[in-house]
Amino acid sequence: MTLRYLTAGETHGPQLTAIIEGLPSNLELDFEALNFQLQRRQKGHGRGRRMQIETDEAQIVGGVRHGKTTGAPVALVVENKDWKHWTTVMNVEPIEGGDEAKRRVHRPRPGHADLNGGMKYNLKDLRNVLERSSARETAARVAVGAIARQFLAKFGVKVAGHVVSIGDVVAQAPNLPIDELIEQTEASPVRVVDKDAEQKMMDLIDKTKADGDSIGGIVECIIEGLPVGLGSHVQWDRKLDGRIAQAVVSINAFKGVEIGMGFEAGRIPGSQVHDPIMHSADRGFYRASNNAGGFEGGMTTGEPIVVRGVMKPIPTLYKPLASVDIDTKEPFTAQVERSDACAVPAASVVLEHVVTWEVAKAFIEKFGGDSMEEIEANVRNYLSQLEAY
Ligand code: EPS
Repeated sequence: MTLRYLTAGETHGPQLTAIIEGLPSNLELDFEALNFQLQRRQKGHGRGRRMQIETDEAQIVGGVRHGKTTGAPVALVVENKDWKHWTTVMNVEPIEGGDEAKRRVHRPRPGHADLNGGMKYNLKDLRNVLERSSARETAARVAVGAIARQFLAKFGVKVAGHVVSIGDVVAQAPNLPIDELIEQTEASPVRVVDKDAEQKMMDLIDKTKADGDSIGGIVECIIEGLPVGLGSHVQWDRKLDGRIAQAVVSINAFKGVEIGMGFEAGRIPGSQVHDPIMHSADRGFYRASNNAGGFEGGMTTGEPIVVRGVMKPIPTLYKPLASVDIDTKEPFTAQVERSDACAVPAASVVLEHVVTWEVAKAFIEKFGGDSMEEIEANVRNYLSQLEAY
């Protein structure tokens, strides 16, 4: 059984839509917890005006009955409240009027998908590209990941996310038990534990906004409670760390990924990189450190998964960069679109859900089964095999 999903929908269309296929039956869903994750994505210091319009909520329209999955595809929608302002511009039927009525975009923004997408799809209205490439789509990905998170939670798996840095302000590594990390980052407008860095980050975001600019950062996701052996060393596309890396760089504006010690592992000798193997009666096999970020040979080691991603500054700038009009081929300075000065705290929530999805997918591949009961039995069997090893 393969778990998969697709999303559809434009940032100013009526809704975002997602279809998830491959979830087992009898997974009890907590709808409040699902919407809580969507609300987390909307928050953070530096978010723009769009988030004041939206109150994201997932409405499940297929595959769930009386609170439990049935094994059928789960379909969900997240309404765009902003749609009411765009009913003509985004109408699926032909509309009267010219460029103004259509709000045609012919001035591509550097750093966005506008120009490449327009050229590739032969679209002279770049709105057709920007509507879909907007990070609004990450609301659908969080909704999907929130279901994966609930699935994994049934097996004791916990997920946390936090901001490592914004611009040149780096927060001190939190080094907290996962429950405390979750609690403390939740209380921070920039999702950090380090209060000194929190203030500096907020000041930097305010200054960036006042300058008409945008700023990026680095975010980290930690997943605890997974057994040894999700993913595999035997084939390139079974390596779970590789699949996570692909998923992370697919998040809007993400340009790089690190697992565990990441790029630092290329700067210091092996004796300081690799995690010594230990054994004790109560823990079984474990590692003395976790520089590998929970992966060796493309498989989970049983230590927490630690994944970082870097988000570039949002390319929609109030202080526009040079570009070229696709009609006149003349230079201009890009038109201003509403944007966020910094969406890094929100990106940490997106990262959590994107990584969680990949882990849930690997979990279902390993433990198979069409119902929760069947998967639970397979997990129990595997855990006793590990214990006897
Ligand atoms: C976003 C919705 C968007 C932006 C942002 C993320 O709203 P709108 O398209 O109406 O401006 O606020 O996306 C970008 C800035 C971008 O460049 O993609 C959201 O829901 O997160």
